[in-house]
Amino acid sequence: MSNPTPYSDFIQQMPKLNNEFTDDSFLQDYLNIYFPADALKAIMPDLTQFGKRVANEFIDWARDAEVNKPQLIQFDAWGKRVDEIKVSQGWLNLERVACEDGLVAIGYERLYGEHSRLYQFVKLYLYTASSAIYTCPLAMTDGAARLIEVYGNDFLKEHAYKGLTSRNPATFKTSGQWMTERTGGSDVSRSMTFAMPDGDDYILKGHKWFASAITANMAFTLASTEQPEKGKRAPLSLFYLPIRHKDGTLNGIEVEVLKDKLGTRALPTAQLMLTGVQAKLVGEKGRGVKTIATLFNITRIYNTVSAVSYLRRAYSLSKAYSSQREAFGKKIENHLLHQKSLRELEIAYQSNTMLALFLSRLLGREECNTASVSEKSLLRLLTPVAKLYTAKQAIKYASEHIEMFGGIGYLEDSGIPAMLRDVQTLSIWEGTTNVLSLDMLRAAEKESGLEAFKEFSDKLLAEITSPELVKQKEAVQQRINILFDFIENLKNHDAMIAASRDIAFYIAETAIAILWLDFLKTNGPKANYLNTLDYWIQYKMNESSLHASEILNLA
Ligand code: MFK
Repeated sequence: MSNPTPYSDFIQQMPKLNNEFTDDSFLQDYLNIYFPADALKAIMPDLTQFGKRVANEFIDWARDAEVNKPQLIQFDAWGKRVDEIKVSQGWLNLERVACEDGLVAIGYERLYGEHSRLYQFVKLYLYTASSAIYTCPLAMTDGAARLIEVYGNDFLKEHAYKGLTSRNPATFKTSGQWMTERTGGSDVSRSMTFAMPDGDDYILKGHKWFASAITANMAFTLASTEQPEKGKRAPLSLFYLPIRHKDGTLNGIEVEVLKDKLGTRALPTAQLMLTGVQAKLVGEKGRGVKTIATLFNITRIYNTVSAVSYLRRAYSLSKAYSSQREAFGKKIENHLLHQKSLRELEIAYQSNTMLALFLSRLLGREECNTASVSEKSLLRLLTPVAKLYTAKQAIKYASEHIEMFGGIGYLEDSGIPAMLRDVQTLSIWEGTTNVLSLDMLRAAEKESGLEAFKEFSDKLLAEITSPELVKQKEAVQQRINILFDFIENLKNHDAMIAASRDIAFYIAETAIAILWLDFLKTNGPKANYLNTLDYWIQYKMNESSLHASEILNLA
C-alpha cells in the first residue's frame, strides 16, 4: 500500500484573458453611441483582431521586455565608444505591431475624419497594458508628428513626418522629447543647454538628465541660443535633431547611463551628454516652451489613455481570476465583498475611460477644424485635468489589483506587480500632479477654460430630459454651482493657486458625471449604467472637496 500524499498537488490556474475588445461591452456601447455607424462597421474587424492579440501574444512580449531589460554597451571590444542600446525581442515585436497596426498613423491618415482620433485611442487603450509601455515612444512620436504638422517646414515634413506616421516597419521612425535637465525638471526654463549657430543649423551642447526611449530616430529638445549673461538667460528655443548620422554614429551625443527606475523597466531611459549635436531650429526663436507644448499636450492625452488602459486591465484580469479561484467553499466571484471590490474596479475603469475617450474626441475635432472656440478651450483645460486625475486613479486601483490576487499578486514572476510600478510614473511623466494643477490654472485664466467648462456643462445638462435622470442632473448641477461659487469667493491669486489641485480633481469628477449623463441620455438608461452613475454621484464625485487654501490660512 502506497503512502498517502503528504501534501496537496493543487495548482492554481493562471487567469487568461480572451479578447480585450469583444469582452469590453462598455467600450462597445460607447462606440455605438459616439462613432458613426458605417465607420464603426468598417473598423470592427480591426478592433476585434487587435483585442485578441493584446490578450495573448502581446502579453508574452511585454513580459520578455520587462524581464530582459535594455542594456547599454558603451565601448566595443577595441575601445571605441559606441553607446549602443540592446533591447529585447519582445520590445522589438511590440514596436513592429504598433507600426503595422497604425497606432500613430491612424491619427494622421484621418480616414474617419475627426473620429480617427477616437479609433486610434481605442487601439492604444487596448494596447498599453500589454505593451510594457511601448506607448511611451509612441506618445512622443505622435506628439512630434503633430508638432511638425503645426510648425514644421518642408524639410521636417519630408524627412521626419513621413516616418513618424508610417505603417511600414522599414520606414517607421520614432521620436524622443528631451526637456528634463539636472537644473530644471518641472521648470524647464532652467535649461543649461546652449545652441550655437552653424550655417543654417545649430550646434547644441549641454546635458539631458532624463531622455526616454533613447532608441528613437530623432528628438525634439530645448536650448538657449545665447550664453547666460549676468545670471540672465535668453528664452528657450526648440530644436529638431536626428539621433544618429547616416553612418550610424551618434550625432554628438554620449549616453552616460541608463536610468535604474522603479518601473517602466523595458523602456530605455538615458542620461545624455550633448557634446556637439547638429540640430535645426523649429518654430520661432525664443518660443520653445510654447512650441513644444503642442507635443506635450499630446503626450499628456496618451498618459491619460495609458492610465485607463491599466484600469481596464486591473478589472479584466481580476475578474478572470475571480471566476477561477475558490475560497471558503465557492468561487471568489461569488463572495459578496469580492463582488463589491470588483464592481468598484469596473466603475473606475469605465468612468475614467469616459473622460479619456471624450478628450480624444475633442482632439479629433480640433485637428479636423470642426471644434468651436469653446471646445478648443475645453480641450486645453481638460488635458491636464484628465492627466492628473486618471494617473492617481490608476495608482490607487493598481494597488487594489495586486490585492485581488492575494500573495501571488505580490510575486514578481507572476507579472502582476509590474503594473503598480509602471503606473506610478503616470503621475510624474509629462508633469507632476501639482505642475498640471497649475497648468489647469493657466488654461483657466489665459485660455477661457472655466468659461468653456461652464458652456459644456450647461449645454450637456440642458439636453438631459429623461425623467429617470432628473435627480442625477440636479445633483450634478448643484455641484457645478458649488465649484463656480467657490472660485468666485477666492480672495486672490495665491488662494487660487493653493486651491488649484482641489479644483482640478473636482472638475475631473464632475466632468465624468456629466459625460455619464450624456452617455445615458442617448439610448435610455440601462440599469447597470444607471447604478454606476448613482454610485459615482453619491460617492466618487464627493471624494474631493474644495478646501486646500484653508490649511495655508489663505482663504
Ligand atoms: C505613455 C504616455 C506618456 C508618455 C510620456 C513620455 C515620456 C515623457 C518623459 C517626460 O516626462 S519628458 C518631461 C516632461 N516635462 C514636463 O512636462 C514639464 C513640466 N512643466 C511644465 O509643464 C511647466 O508648466 C512649463 C515647463 C510649461 C512651465 O514653463 P514656463 O516657461 O515657466 O511657462 P510659461 O511662461 O507659463 O509659459 C510659456 C508659454 O507656454 C506660454 O505662452 P505665451 O508665451 O504665449 O504666454 C504658456 O501659455 C505656454 N504654455 C505652457 N504650458 C502650455 C502652454 N501652452 C499650451 N499648452 C500648455 N500645456
